[in-house]
Amino acid sequence: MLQMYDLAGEDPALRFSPYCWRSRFAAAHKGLPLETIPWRFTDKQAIAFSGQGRVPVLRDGAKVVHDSWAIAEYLEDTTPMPALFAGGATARAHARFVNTWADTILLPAIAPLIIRDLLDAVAPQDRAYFRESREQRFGRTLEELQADRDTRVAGFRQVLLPLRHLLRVQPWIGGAAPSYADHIVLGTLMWPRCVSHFELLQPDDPVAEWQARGLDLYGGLGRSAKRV
Ligand SMILES: N[C@@H](CCC(=O)N[C@@H](CS)C(=O)NCC(=O)O)C(=O)O
Repeated sequence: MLQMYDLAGEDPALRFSPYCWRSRFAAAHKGLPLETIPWRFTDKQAIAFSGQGRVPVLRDGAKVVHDSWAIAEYLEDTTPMPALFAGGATARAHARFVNTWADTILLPAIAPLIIRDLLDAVAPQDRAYFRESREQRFGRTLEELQADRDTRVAGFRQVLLPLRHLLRVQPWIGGAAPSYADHIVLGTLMWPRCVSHFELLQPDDPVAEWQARGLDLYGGLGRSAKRV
């Protein structure tokens, strides 16, 4: 069976990595059973066999794949149906754009709205590392980063405008059916959902309606996920 190292909180059932969620949705899309192994930020030793220090790390027998994009490509190439990139190379290239958009625009827009909540969700042994590394990355304390989020959330919603317009004319980013592009964005949104109760979306937002459909996919994989 496929195994995946998956970021967890103190409670091993709390899984909140936006990248690991992309891979979990991708495996579920293909109907592939996936054993997820809870992993903590400071447990670098446990994934040293992958030659780097981030999750997700997928293990398929002797084969080791890290990086959520590489995992999606690996799953597509080894189990072609049902396709994550239906349509082939062009669909894969378009999904790759969604991946870079999620990493460079969406994730950084979400982080300052939930990052202090996230600190409470990470395992106690990870908290000092998490605070130090993220405060260094952003150049401010986690408390400063998350301050005034009630007024800043409008700016975040503006970031979703292209997605909102798209979802007014089609049910999925993939068109008539969900594709890996949907998993990328749904997976990214699992991160705030699992660690925070801050309302990122207004209920009548087409993005919220699409997310609700996405949470119900694969037997409610996203909806049943543990939250803080
Ligand atoms: N490009 C990678 C990014 C993976 C990544 O950054 N994972 C985070 C967890 S959400 C991590 O393992 N961080 C380790 C650390 O910050 O030390 C992917 O798409 O998988």
